[in-house]
Amino acid sequence: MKVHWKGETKDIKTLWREGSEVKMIDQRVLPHRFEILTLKNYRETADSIKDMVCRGAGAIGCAAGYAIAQAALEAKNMDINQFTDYMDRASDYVYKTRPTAVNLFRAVERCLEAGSAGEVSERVHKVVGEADKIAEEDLEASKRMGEYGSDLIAEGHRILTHCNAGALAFIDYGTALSPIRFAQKQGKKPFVWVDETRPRCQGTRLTAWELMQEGIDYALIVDNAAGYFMQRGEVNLVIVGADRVTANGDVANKIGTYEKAVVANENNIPFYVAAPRMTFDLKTETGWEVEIEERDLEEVTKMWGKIQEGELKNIQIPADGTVARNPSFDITPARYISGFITEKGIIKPPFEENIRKNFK
Ligand code: RUB
Repeated sequence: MKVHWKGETKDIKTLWREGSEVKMIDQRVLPHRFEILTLKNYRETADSIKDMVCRGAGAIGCAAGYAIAQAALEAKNMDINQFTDYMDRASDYVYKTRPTAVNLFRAVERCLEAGSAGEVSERVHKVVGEADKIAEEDLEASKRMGEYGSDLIAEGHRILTHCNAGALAFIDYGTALSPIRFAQKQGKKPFVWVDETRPRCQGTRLTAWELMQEGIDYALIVDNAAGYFMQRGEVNLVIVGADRVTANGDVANKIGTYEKAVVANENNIPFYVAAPRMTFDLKTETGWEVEIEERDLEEVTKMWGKIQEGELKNIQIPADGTVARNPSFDITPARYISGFITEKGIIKPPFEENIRKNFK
């Protein structure tokens, strides 16, 4: 992704591996600061997922894979029993970081499976290779989703998106924003309605910033305004990402996605979900079986931002002691979804049948 920072333009990925270290953009301080963190061991990388240094299904999947690769490198001089024990402890630690996005679990399973046979040195080599492969595949899948998804976008289309399913939620390009990036390159001049996405404001802080970097037209709106613009015919298409798609086509995504889907359907606006194979969980039948993360209540009662003097502050909005709830994701039933934009093309209903056909 393009990043303009302090007079320089960089082409940068969300996260990458350099030997035994993982480097990543610190998404907690965007858009007011641009900082790259270095994570020296598997615990630091796993903590970065938990603390939202990186977030978004694709990005946390890749970070989880790299954390397991770091664990393998840390254990490279152990005997086979110690190695297995170390890897078990590391995978438990990574599994407990965030519960909803399936990419995290699949990445850990793939790396463990890759390193399940042979001498320790061979296992280490295979685990690291698998983690790199997950990141490469994710990048390639994002490009493919961009190519296929851009066919849905006509010249001057106004697209609504929720949360951040852009380059920052992946390694690069993103899922929902990738078709928009491609449409922009094709000269279609897309326009994006960016939902702020309370409580953590991934739309405000990340999606608006990404679009600004790419020179794509957009307007930031409060979450409650999406229906207003849909009803007035000012939204041609909705594209969101996903944290998990179950076998029947239900989608777990950022809280508020369900409401956007219902209102889009009410107004006959196509509602698409962009997600790669890694986000499809065919072992889970319906969305109701997906664990929904509940996050810190302070995310609801406080708002983070830049105060006039330029300092970054977290300020409390409601009265002391106000009771809150903070589910981070919701389930959009498959019946509201027009199609899935994937690296294999667009998957249309009946989803139960067509998802399995495309992703065995
Ligand atoms: C991120 C979120 C994103 C999906 C899709 O939530 O809900 O819409 O992860 O992203 P959080 P992707 O910020 O809490 O992680 O592009 O990876 O499919």
